[in-house]
Amino acid sequence: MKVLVTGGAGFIGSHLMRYLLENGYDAVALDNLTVGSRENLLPDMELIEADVLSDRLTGIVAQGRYDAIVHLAAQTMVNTSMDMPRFDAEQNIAGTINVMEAARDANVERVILASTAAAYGDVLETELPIKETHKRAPMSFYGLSKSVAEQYLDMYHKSFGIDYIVLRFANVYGERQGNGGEGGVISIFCNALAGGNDITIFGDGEQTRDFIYAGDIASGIAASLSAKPKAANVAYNLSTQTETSLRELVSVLGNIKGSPIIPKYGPERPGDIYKSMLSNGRAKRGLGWRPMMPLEEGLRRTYEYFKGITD
Ligand code: UD2
Repeated sequence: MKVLVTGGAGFIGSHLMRYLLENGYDAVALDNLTVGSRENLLPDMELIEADVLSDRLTGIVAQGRYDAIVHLAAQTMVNTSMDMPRFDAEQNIAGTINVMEAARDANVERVILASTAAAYGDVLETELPIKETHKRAPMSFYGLSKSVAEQYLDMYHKSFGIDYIVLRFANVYGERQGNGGEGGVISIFCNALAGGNDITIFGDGEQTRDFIYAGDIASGIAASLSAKPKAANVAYNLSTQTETSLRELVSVLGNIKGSPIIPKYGPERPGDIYKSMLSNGRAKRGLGWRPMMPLEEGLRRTYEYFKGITD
């Protein structure tokens, strides 16, 4: 199967490219290299340097004769979306439409879209783990643009017959995640600890997240590529369905580092949700997928990666 991975040189894309090539797929990355980088990929991986908003996209997709597109290229930062809603919409909505137009023109059979837990917005703790049938009530332009992009895929399916699978990711972590604005708490903590710096917990540390290793996201995407048509045209959460508090996270990182970590504490981040966990039953049943990476092992790999780049 020949697959085009938009955002293929980004954090999740780099895990997906490795997984697809190791599992016999013919995978090509497409990336504008603003957030992603060539170094995220292995030397023999094919990379097309182009933007998903480019007029060249249709020609690139037609020429490549792809069976499927995995659309990861996006503006992924909640804060950026609040500062620049129009930029966010251009990247995430217009970018998705451009990908769908290219898919339509070239008769690509299936498109997989990376979506997010942010599409659900804030939910009551009693509603955890969040199921895919839960209403979508985004609290940020990022959650909104991804939610709208999901609806575009559905409309393209109904109008032109292109199969799709939407994957709503929980909190993804792993090697090659940015530790700046787009980074998650795990990459920020691992980078700081690897460099001998302090970490700060915002709030009481009892907040929870559903942390999933990027390699497990990659296997979930591959399962979506090969899923039967009857499993398509629907959204799946990709998550561990396990809640981990920040205090627990820091304790596991202490085991990995080999010495206890004493975090600093700062004020709760405005707009933060407190508890988060996504149900993964539908993905297990529909895609025959399950997350395999134990948190401690995933954290060890991530810590070692940051140790490698800070040494
Ligand atoms: C994640 C996604 C976001 C969106 C959202 C949906 C990432 C990076 N972000 O945001 O794109 O999908 O979920 O709900 O995956 N924290 C600290 N110290 C730090 C950094 C963070 O205590 O130095 C806390 C932070 O206040 C929060 C928790 O760690 O309580 C997780 O923060 P995050 O930015 O990793 O992820 P989240 O869930 O806010």
